[in-house]
Amino acid sequence: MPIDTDSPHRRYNPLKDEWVLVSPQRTKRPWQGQVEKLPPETRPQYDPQCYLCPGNERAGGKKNPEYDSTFIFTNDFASLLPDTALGEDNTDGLLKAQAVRGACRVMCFSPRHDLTLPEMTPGEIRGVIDLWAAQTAELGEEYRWVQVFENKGAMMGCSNPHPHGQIWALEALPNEPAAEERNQMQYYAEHHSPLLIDYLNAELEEQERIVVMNPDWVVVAPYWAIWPFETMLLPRKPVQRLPEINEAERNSLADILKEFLTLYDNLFEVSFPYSMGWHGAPFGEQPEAPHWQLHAHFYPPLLRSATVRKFMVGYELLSEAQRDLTPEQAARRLRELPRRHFKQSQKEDS
Ligand code: H2U
Ligand code: ZN
Repeated sequence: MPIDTDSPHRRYNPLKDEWVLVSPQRTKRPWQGQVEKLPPETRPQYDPQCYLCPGNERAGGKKNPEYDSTFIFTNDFASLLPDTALGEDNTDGLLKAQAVRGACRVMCFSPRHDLTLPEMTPGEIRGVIDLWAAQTAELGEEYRWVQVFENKGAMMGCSNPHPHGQIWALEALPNEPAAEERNQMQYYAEHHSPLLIDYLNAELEEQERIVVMNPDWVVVAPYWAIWPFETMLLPRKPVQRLPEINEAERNSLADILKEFLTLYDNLFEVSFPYSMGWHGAPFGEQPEAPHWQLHAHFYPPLLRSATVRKFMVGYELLSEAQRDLTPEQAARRLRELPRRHFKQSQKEDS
């Protein structure tokens, strides 16, 4: 019997082989959208105190060049090191451990201290995409997993508002991609078609959870999303890894990033905090990975306003993730927002 999706139910995430509890009855009441607005944030284009601005000295004592587009450097406080002595403890015991080698890099998206991705031009965003792709290819030569990510906003633990992201690469396959690898592999063995391509086709048919799309890319609020405004960005054609995307697809990726990150900012008229990152097929002995579809996850913490966040606490930590607002409602709210960045509108109104 079909379920009533207005009643409590659990949705299955085939990518992770996990369930999420959805409680839509809690938002059946009309949206009491008290949207608290924060005072406009003003930052200088250059901040002499910022360790990421061009020409400034970093905490480790090294000096940034006078870069004029993107800039990448080895993290001065890296969590992974390239020359760790290899070794394993207790491989079949309960207190198992393994040494790990890796690399941590920090990448500045722009020399401008005051910008964020949606406020940059598509051409400037394209520069970020090219660097993401080139770094993934380079580190993929040496490491099995290359994690490109961005922590945006103090709420997500970002240490500095200067637009930047990070890349961590390591020999081991970490938990999240390991689960995605296992589940995409198993689905492909059973269906002879990539899990996320089949999923995308289902979403394109239903349209309900699509936030924005263009000829090459789609942003969807996943059926199984955990965070209130969680989204997934993926190419429409099968692509395994970021370096494979061509010129035209890089340009249309820049366009869709600008478009949908603007919607994120416009939701609560605040620079929208999130952690985002790319998941492409792991590197290693098997370069072919037809089961794997490249995608990016965006995990924003905000729930009701610029200051009210969703906490993943008691039940979530101890049982499983839970959400009130459905992904369908989240996608609709994002879709219906103005397309012009709120800061642009504020500037023109004043
Ligand atoms: P987040 O803001 O996303 O946390 O990342 C900033 C990173 O920059 C952080 O990992 C590094 C920190 O170790 N960093 C440097 O490498 N050099 C510095 O001078 C300060 C911060
Ligand atoms: Zn700066």
